[in-house]
Amino acid sequence: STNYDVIIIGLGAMGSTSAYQLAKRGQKVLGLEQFGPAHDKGSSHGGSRIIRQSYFEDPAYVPLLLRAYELWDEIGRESGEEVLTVTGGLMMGPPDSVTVSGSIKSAKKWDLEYELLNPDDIRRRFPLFNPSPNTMALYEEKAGFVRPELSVYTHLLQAEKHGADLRFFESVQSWEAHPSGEGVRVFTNNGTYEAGKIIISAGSWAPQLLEDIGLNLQVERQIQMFFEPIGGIEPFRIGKQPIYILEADDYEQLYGFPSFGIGAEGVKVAFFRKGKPCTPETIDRIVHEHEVEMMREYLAQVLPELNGRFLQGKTCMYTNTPDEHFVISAHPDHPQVTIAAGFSGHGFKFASVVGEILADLATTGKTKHQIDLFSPKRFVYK
Ligand code: PYC
Repeated sequence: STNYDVIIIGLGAMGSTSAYQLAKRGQKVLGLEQFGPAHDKGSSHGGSRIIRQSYFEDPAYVPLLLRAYELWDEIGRESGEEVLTVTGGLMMGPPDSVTVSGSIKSAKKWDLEYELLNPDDIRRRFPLFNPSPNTMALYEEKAGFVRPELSVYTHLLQAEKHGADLRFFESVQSWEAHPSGEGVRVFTNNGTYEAGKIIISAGSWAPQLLEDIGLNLQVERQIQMFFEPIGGIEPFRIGKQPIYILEADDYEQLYGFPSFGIGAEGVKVAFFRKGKPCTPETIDRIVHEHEVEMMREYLAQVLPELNGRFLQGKTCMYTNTPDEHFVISAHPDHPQVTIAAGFSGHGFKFASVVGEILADLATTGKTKHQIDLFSPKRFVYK
């Protein structure tokens, strides 16, 4: 067994960015991933993830988002890849909806730029939408999307360039922290490794690796759907169509993207949190006819031009905490173990800054970022 400074378990959204950050800081890094690089079995595939600043979930996320944007730019410059695409974004719903009122609250608190649009404004500016008379929107120019596979792949490539040792198709069976608070052993299907620290960033596989600390993580099946627009792709192109989240009167949220601009894979739309509980082993990977029909009912009302041929569906997973806020922290019992878990369906946009935070925590035990909201101590454990 070789000695590493930090072993990272799981090289997805958060593991790839921490590998990059740590390797760049000169740390001796081992990254372990049970599948291939930027795979499609977890939570970070399907071409796009929304990024936005007027964060309806909680204003506490905004400073992290501002830093995330800087770091997305940095990896973009360093790699030459367009990982982040700014398209503008509409947060729509009834005026008192969480999507609209929460977004306004964050924008005001952090003095972010935004516009409020009534249904006529929405129709005039973004003619594909058919908002109900009770709908309003916060429009944010800086919103857009991040490309998850490209991000994971690019961070891994750059991490390797900075000297990280990355191993794929090697699955971690267990880990063991030395009771002294220093040193960790990791057992895989291929051997045993030792390091001063570990980061556990295992996505939907985290419940198996963190079962002793009572995070109460629930994995949820999600579906991403791709439709062919009825009147052609042109009005759905970036520059014409923004990203959007639309909260209906029944509190369900629909979200979607402009055309990503490559291939003929259709335009993506999905429900935010409507999934069934599952595990990575039991998830139903088939997208069923009744699920497509349910989406069609919404599209017919709010975005009728997208209600064309169904081209493809992809399933992925959320890993939810009880309050849908993340867990980013030292392990409550082992200071040499850093955990990043429970991103609850809204984590990917933060991957760039989470990598920085995890690298801070693993190397120094602290970070300048405000992460109190993400402490596992808010849950009762053991
Ligand atoms: O975090 O913006 C988001 C999001 C939309 C749908 C799922 N997550």
